[in-house]
Amino acid sequence: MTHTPLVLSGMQPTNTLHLGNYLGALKNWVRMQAEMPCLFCVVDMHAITAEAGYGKPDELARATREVAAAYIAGGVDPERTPIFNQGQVPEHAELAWIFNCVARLGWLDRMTQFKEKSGKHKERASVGLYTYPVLMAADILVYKATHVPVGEDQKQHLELSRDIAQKFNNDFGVPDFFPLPEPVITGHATRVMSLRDGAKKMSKTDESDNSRINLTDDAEAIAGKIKRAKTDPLPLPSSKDELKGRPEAENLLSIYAALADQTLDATIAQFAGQQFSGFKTALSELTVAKLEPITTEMRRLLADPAEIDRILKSGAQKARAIAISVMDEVKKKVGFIT
Ligand code: AQP
Repeated sequence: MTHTPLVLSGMQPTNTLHLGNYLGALKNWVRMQAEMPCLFCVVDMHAITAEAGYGKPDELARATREVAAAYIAGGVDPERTPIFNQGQVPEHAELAWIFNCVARLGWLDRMTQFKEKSGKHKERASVGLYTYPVLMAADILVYKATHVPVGEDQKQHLELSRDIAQKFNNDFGVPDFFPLPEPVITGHATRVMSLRDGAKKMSKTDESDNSRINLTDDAEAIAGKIKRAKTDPLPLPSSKDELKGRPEAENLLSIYAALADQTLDATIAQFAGQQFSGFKTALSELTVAKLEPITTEMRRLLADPAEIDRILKSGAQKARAIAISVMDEVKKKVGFIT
């Protein structure tokens, strides 16, 4: 059986979104919106697995509205594509419980993000952080979504979603009931790295604000961060081969390529042999030119939080209509009397 194509993706409302979230995810969502039906959620239930989102209700609500504003300002059209927060669609949690019984401990033990986020003191991490990828599988499959645009860091979680879908289909004798969702990892910057360390991904929770460009940074902050970005003493390379062992140069060139919508090869050719100082000026100008309209629109939207709440509620109603009907089927397959 072929499943009707449907895109589902989401971002966590923790701290502030950054250039990695934009280039690795949001920019691709906007493109996909023209190709397939989509649903985009603000994953507030995932956010309470992080310190930044737990025990801070006002901050969580603020960040939820900010992420919704970023989606709209980045080009998602809420009239066409439902935008909603996970907390308004209880079927995510309902399916996650069933999937907790499908997923195996050994599968979750292999998740590298849990290892990175729980650090040395695994026993002090919340159970929610551990089962985060199970909730993510439910987020996708409660809509029977077929395509999930994500950055490379989420690839392993997507594989787990496929394993859960497959095992449910096998164990309950319902071949093809759930689709095996496909990760869509596209663009020239599927893994944007920290500006301070080319070996670490740009992240909302990095202690150093200089490691990332936030979607709320103004032109001065962007220019300052790019100026201070770590580089190496060599001039810019003239081929991809020469980028080997130069992660910071590769990262900055990839960011330029993604923002300019051109290939990495074309970007390398454009700056070959130049010093970093001139390239950094060009990168700052391009980043500001691309992000400023988004930042300005986000500010305008955030000035009217009631309107954002209305968009989230309306999106949740549309999403719920699908989720309720999938859950009705799931409950019957599992044997729950409804
Ligand atoms: N550095 C990145 N490069 C490319 N894509 C990225 N994404 C995140 N960081 C990068 C993609 O953005 C989407 C939303 O991510 P999330 O909000 O669910 O959070 P995350 O993946 O845990 O990444 P963050 O923003 O860095 O947060 P923390 O600090 O909590 O780890 C996803 O599609 C992700 O792939």
